[in-house]
Amino acid sequence: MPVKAILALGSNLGNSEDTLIKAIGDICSHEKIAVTKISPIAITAPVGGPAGQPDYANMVVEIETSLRPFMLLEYTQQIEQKHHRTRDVRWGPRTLDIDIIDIASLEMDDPDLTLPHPRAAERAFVLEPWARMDPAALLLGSSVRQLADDAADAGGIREFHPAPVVCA
Ligand code: A4P
Ligand code: MG
Repeated sequence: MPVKAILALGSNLGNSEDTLIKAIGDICSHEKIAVTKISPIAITAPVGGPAGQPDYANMVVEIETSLRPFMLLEYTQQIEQKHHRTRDVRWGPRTLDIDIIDIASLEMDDPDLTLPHPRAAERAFVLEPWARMDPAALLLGSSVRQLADDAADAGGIREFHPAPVVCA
């Protein structure tokens, strides 16, 4: 049985918006993944990491998938690799980051896959695009709309660009 999951994408190196759009195309090209909702693209001030890094483009997608959680992680990491992701500095600039935010409200604590994503509930750069995509969304029973309003980095959302038309 397919389950619903939320993925968050971020990029602040190269042509970030183009990278995000291509990554969504990669996500829906998997035969066991259907992309069911796509958020607008948020331009956001960097949270944490080295000073002076560029603004991010951030967005979220809702998917339905029959992949098991670790197979989904393996696939999202393959997509990161394809887009030349390197891991040097924690929270440093990156061409593409794909975080798994939630899979069917599953709770798990493995360091390789913690669900829901441990920092999602406090990050406007994830919550605000998610709330715009799905105003009724819940994260562990809390309103994503409310969590977005309460997030410390809510003031760092600079602007929104319309949701791209991809995977149609
Ligand atoms: N991992 C564990 N749980 C998960 C999960 N739910 N989804 C493991 C994805 N991966 C998960 O990730 C490190 C390890 O986390 C992986 O081995 C994976 O198995 P990573 O992608 O290599 O490293 P990272 O993304 O640099 O670290 P982290 O801790 O995931 O960073 P965050 O929390 O994602 O923060 N500011 C703005 N404005 N926009 C951003 O997008 N992103 C970050 C990164 C910081 N500041 C930002 C943004
Ligand atoms: Mg990550």
